[in-house]
Amino acid sequence: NDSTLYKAWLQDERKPEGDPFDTYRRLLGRIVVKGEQHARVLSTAVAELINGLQAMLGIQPEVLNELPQEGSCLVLRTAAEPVSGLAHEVPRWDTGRDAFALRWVSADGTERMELDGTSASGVLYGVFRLLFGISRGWEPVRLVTEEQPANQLRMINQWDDADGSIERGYAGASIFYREGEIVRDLQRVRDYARLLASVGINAISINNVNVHERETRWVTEEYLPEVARVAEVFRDYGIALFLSINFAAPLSLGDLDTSDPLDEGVRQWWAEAATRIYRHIPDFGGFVVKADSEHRPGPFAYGRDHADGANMLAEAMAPFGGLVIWRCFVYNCMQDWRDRSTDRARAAYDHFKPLDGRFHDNVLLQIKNGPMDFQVREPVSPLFGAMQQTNQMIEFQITQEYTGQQRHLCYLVPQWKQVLDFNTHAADAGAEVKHVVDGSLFGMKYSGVAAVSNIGDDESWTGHPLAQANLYGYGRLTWDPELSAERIAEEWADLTFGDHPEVTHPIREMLMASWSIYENYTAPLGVGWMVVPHYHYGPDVDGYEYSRWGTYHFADRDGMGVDRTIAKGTGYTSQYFSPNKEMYDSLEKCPDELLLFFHHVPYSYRLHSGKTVIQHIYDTHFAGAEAAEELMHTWAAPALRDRVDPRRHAAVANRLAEQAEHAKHWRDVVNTYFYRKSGVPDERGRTIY
Ligand code: GCW
Repeated sequence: NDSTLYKAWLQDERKPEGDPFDTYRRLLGRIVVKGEQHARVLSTAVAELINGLQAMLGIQPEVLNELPQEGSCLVLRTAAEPVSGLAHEVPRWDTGRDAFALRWVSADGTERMELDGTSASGVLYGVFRLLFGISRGWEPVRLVTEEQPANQLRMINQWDDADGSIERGYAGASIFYREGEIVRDLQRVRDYARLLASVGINAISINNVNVHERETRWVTEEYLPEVARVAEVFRDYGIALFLSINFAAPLSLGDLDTSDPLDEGVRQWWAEAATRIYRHIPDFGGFVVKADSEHRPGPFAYGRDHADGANMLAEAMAPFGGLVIWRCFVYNCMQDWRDRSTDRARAAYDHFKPLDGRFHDNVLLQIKNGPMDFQVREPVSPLFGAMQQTNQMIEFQITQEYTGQQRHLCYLVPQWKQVLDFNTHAADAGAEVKHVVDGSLFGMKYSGVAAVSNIGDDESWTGHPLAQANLYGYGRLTWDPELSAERIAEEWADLTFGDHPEVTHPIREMLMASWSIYENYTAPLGVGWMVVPHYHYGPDVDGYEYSRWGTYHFADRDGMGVDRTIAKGTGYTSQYFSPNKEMYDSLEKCPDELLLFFHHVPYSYRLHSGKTVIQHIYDTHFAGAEAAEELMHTWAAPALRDRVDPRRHAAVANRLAEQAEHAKHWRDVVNTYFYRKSGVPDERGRTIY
């Protein structure tokens, strides 16, 4: 597919005559390739380079094995030591492995570019960086860089089901499955692998963490050859394949009458499964496990705990260097709303903190960024920093389940960045979440970042074309958490729409404003939810108020919010280190944007902003809906419109129109609800129904 929507940030547009492009035409006519000749990733890197140069510069570079006697060239080189494709022979997640350096050498009248990778993957990342630079029209000297990813494991989780649907997917059907089978033609999967590798992703789990009957079979002899076909595609791009598994598989598949992790037969079953998997996929990454969570089976059924469950799988994987990624999204999803002693926010910490130190060293805990569930605003999960002897990774959600489902614009990089920059105070220095997950704070063997993908078979991949920025931004931020959200937005806009300030500046501004706009017209001050149950799109203030999911706002005629303080509330605040604990526990010190997450206050309570809570709700909802309409106008401005191809322009315009309309609905439902509850009129006398 050749459309601009499909090509996303890999547009490969033909560049004009003149500099700097002519310099590149001169410089890159010959490519010398050294090292790791057999590595498929290196072949991929060379192929990507040649295709990119051909498309953008119209040259057909010559590939050489040795440095030419004279003249310009580009040298691609991997580190001396050979890296075998076999998982267990090398420490796979060693950060240094994926590093690269780009140099520009000008000596004796010859100009040369050199790209060194510590591995073939490093070279591949360097190639994409080089192509990005050319695409943006940078001078060669601006490309000079030395980089290594901050995080070892840079992972994507697909929530795709075998029937071709995607749980919480908003961009069409699965590109992996159709009618219970893995698709025959994997071209689209290959194009996806390419997009992911271009921003440094090195791991993917290809099925939903909710593993149903069909996908339980992916680990059987019958289906492994199929899974191996997918692994092969990702292998070419340096991406390790993982599977989500069903903890009860031995039982569900009818092989045993138990899945008790301490049962000898069960252990044997998983050991055999691992052997089988590695026979088909020698560099298989490992398992992702959702256990004892939202009705998924797990060790609890046998009176065992999460460490028993994870370690049993870890033992099976250990001989092959495989990992077990065990999710911490564990809470009571059958709560009685009348029960005020249970607090879902506490659950992950209460379940896992006591197990710190008990997990094997090839287990990682995967922890959602917040204690609830990917809301537009949540505090950071207190598990970060609290588990000091356990490998961990953070889980973000790129798919916009609670943030407008890719019908609304919501650029999430600023939110993720805020989370990564949060100081847990688990140590005197270097205790930000980013240093927990990059492994440096507690010296973890394995660590990193995972996120739920936002793609499907829609032509634009992401439904909303501007939602591509979230996938791009996730990769970039995971590679380097020090990048600013603005810079990532700008890079993405440049690569995607071409480097016209009339286009890229407004897009950058739209992206940067979008999270706060969405927050403004939806649930206020960190309280969350207020969405239509199950679908999670659109307002329903009481939708979850009397339900079993543990997600309440407790609004009455006097006030609202959840008291999570130590003295009077659920005590959730005690899970943080000082001074975060005191900050959140204190009504005065609690930041406005999280006030209702931590405290129950009267509507007349005055925020640090000087506004009362009720007036804040009215003001933000009016402002948010207005700003959503503004987005539409920014996009319609002729200077921008005339520089974007009509199909892409229309696709975005349609989404923005829906958002503007729907934002008004949100505004009016929320404002009316709180006006009717509180009886307090808007100071400015605007229309509330
Ligand atoms: O946010 C909730 C979603 C579920 C999801 C679950 C999870 C895959 O509503 O659809 O299930 O989280 O993260 O396991």
